[in-house]
Amino acid sequence: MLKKILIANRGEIALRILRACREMGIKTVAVHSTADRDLKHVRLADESVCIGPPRSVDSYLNIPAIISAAEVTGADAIHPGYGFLSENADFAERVESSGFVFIGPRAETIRLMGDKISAKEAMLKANVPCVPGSEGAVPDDPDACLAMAKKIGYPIIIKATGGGGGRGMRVVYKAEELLRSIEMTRSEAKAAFNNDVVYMEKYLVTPRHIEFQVLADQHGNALHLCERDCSMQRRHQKVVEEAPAPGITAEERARMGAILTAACREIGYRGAGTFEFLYENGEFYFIEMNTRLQVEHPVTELITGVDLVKLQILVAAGEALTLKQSDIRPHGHAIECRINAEDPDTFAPSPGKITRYHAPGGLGVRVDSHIYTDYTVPPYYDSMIGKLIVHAENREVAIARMHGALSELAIDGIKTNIPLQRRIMEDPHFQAGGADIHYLEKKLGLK
Ligand code: MV4
Repeated sequence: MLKKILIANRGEIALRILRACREMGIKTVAVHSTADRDLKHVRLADESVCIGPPRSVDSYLNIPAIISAAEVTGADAIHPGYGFLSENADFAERVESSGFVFIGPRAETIRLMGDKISAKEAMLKANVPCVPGSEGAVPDDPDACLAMAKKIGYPIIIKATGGGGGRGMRVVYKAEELLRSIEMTRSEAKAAFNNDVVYMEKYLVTPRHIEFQVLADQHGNALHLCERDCSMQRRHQKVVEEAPAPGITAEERARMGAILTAACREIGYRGAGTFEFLYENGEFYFIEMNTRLQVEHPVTELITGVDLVKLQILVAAGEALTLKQSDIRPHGHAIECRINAEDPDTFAPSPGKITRYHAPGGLGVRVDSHIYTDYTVPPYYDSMIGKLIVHAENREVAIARMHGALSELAIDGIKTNIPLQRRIMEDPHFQAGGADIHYLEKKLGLK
């Protein structure tokens, strides 16, 4: 078993990983920037190493500094959390070639899924339903592009193969705009990802975002842990996530789960992963795979009773999953509200000192946050300062429980999005379930 894990992240997820390690009797190494000396997990870790100045590129993205920290502390594995280096194939490779266990998939898998065209090719081969499109890069010949778009049917979307998560894409409504849009997406992609390869898909106008959690070991066992609905988003930032997805039947779940676990075995997937789909008119369309633990993993943990971080660590250590698919059944309903240090009206970041903090509690209430009274939220990183997660017997009770917990949650000294989250819980369309990916932006009057 692993004896010491270096946590290559910060904030709430670093604390989440530390808690799993402590429970498993594994020692922890925290690495932090000079701006993060006061992080809660740094205080709780067995050892800590300062890896550089505040800017992420100098610290949390500094591969040599992180590998050195693992070497000097004698860690045997590195957990990347989410964001930062979590989906960096070169990092995963350097971690393993330096003799450490990377708690995540093989570098090769990260690379396969990081390129959106090769990810889709792998999924099509594994019989995962995908959005109809170019099946590879768009053709070089302009007439062939026009013919392809006409065949797919407008609107279409041009996406950069090096993009993902909403970066590097453009919707095209008519043939007259097609060639110019391809060239613009191509040049933006070249500048942003140093990769000008773009592909084409049918643009789905009002889909929901539904994603499936999977977990695979190194012995050919793969499980799915049901789905989450993450449609409540603004500018590609998820705001509320829930599990299970409203209206998805046990039959649909089992059908997709079987396809996805088979796909995991086919590509030799290892660790936790998420298959992202657009869901429209009762059909799932694969768009991307995330090869990391996700922010919203707690809603899956609450409905399945599975500790995802603990199992990530066990499978990384080479252990076989003992859980069977028949052991996994969704119980009740879970909702997560992301709590951000930001102005609830303008969404401008609001870093600064938290002068008072009171966490909610009670049956079915979970708070994943690193904040405390007198903690100063630094301006250098993501504005998410925690997550409030509830679990209840059904969705209606979960919404009421979340509303109550949000009312109890008190954070003074900085602005937060708590008022916005309360408004969402009060929204009749959210309460009905099944809102599409554009709903929140429309409600906020941005579209
Ligand atoms: C799409 C789409 C509609 N049709 N692809 C945005 C993030 C990236 N993961 C893929 N995205 C989209 N791809 C087709 N063919 C709409 C989006 C999209 C979106 C997807 C998921 C969650 C929020 C979104 C917000 C805007 C657009």
